[in-house]
Amino acid sequence: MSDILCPYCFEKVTTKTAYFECTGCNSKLIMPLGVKNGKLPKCPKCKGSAVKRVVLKCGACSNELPNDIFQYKKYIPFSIVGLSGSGKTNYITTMIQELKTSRCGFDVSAMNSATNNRFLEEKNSIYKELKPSEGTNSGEIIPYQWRIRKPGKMSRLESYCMTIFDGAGEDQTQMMDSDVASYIAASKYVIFLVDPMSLYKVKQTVQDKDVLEWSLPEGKVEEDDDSDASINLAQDMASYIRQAANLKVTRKIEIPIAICFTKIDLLLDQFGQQQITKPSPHTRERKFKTGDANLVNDEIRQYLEQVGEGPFLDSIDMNFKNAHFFGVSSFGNVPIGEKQLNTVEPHRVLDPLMWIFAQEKIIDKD
Ligand SMILES: Nc1nc2c(ncn2[C@@H]2O[C@H](COP(=O)(O)OP(=O)(O)O)[C@@H](O)[C@H]2O)c(=O)[nH]1
Ligand SMILES: [Mg+2]
Ligand SMILES: [Zn+2]
Ligand SMILES: [Zn+2]
Repeated sequence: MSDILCPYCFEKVTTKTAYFECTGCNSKLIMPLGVKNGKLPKCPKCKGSAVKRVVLKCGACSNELPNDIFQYKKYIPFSIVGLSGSGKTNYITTMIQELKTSRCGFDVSAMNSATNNRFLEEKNSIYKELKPSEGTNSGEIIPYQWRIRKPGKMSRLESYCMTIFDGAGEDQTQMMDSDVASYIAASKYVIFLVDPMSLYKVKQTVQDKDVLEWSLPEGKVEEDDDSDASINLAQDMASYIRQAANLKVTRKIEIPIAICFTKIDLLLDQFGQQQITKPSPHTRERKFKTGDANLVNDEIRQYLEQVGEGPFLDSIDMNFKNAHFFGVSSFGNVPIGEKQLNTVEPHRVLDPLMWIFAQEKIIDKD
């Protein structure tokens, strides 16, 4: 079992530090944690009708933890980061929804009601009202906690849990103060969401200026002809990770990084019949198709070279040893108005997650 980090204070959570508390009399229950059978203990003080719920709490910050947190086969240590406006909130929502409905056979559920409520609200906005999620205020970081189960050997369920912070990475300058840094430092993988429209040469290829405007956060359409912006972006990404994980500037970053271009719907017409335009095969075939992922990676690289973003690529390659490119669209179609979506058919949103799951041997690969 990998280390579990408290999503509130980012300290390690162990069976020695966490404790049960009675919500009736607020007393700390002195007893071993029910790690094996997962049964919640009863409060010895509160009897009969006075019996109240017992909750598991973090020993460092006293926030409530999911009471089954120790029962997982694996804690999936990854983080999703991206600048404000890169598409995080919409991506996280559609990624979870697709995971729930995918044919991978996963059973996906929220580990607490805050996660569930938040998710339902965002999902409703996107899938029912066809409005992009307004998402979080910049700076607000919400820990989502999800449990994933899949059938294992001998009718056992294999369970995994993951925490995703919506808002992580929005403000690089606040990185030093941010507790999320310790989370990123403990991550074995990082999904870096990049709005391709923040690459100037890419943005120029989009003909329909309305669609472009509807895909950017309010007030971000101005034409800033800054050809250095892309290189800065790559360097900022690298220094963000370096700072979080406390890595030397003189070495390439070895943590596997999924550089995930969001809003790929805006660019798909430029890719003709290429692999990136096709529906993802990983979930359909219930295994990670390495060939498909490599092809998509190559196509994105080729595309960036072609439009004149070679320096961005060079900068990525100079800083990252294990960078893999992905192209996703949370909506699958370009918006048809200000805060107005077409039918929602998320495109390849699970690819980065499947890439991680394959490396963690949660799914097979070929
Ligand atoms: N065209 C298009 N626009 C998107 C997509 N995902 C997000 N957006 C738009 O990008 C803007 C920022 O998205 P949001 O998820 O709030 O970004 P966050 O600040 O990183 O959480 C919003 O205007 C969204 O409508 C996408 O897949 N396609
Ligand atoms: Mg957001
Ligand atoms: Zn009690
Ligand atoms: Zn804590």
